[in-house]
Amino acid sequence: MAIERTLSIIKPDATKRNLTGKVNAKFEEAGLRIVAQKRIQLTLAQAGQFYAEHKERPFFGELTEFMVSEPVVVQVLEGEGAILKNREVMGATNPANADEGTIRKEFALSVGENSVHGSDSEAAAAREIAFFFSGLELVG
Ligand code: DAT
Ligand code: MG
Repeated sequence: MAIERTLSIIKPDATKRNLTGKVNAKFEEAGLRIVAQKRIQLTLAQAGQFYAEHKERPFFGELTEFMVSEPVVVQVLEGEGAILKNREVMGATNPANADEGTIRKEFALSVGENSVHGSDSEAAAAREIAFFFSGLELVG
């Protein structure tokens, strides 16, 4: 499998509870390298643009309001099959369905406040990395 890069976000419920280090430990233990990382405060417009694919969903307002409720940590993870590997480390969207040992099983509070975002395809990873980072900020 090829070396890939994927976009990860440590969400407000996790930054608020001081879980950034514990979440990052999960990535590093899985062999994912953090090749870029920054803590930012999203605006509502940025959150809406980032999650544009969900804008017709009933939870869109709740999702975007949540994403601006506290700072987030945006990061690029790199490794063999990083896109799928990160989705495995994250666990299912709803923590009630997440496997033991996953980030969402251990840390998520609910389906909405579920601690992490991860790109779900190569196309999404490319778009989402470019949304937050310039090439100069990716240090492999
Ligand atoms: P994922 O984050 O696992 O890729 P998704 O892309 O389907 O999941 O949804 C994006 C986010 O939207 C998800 O992390 C949390 C929120 N969300 C999804 N389904 C929801 C629901 N039924 N109620 C509230 N929030 C939801
Ligand atoms: Mg998604």
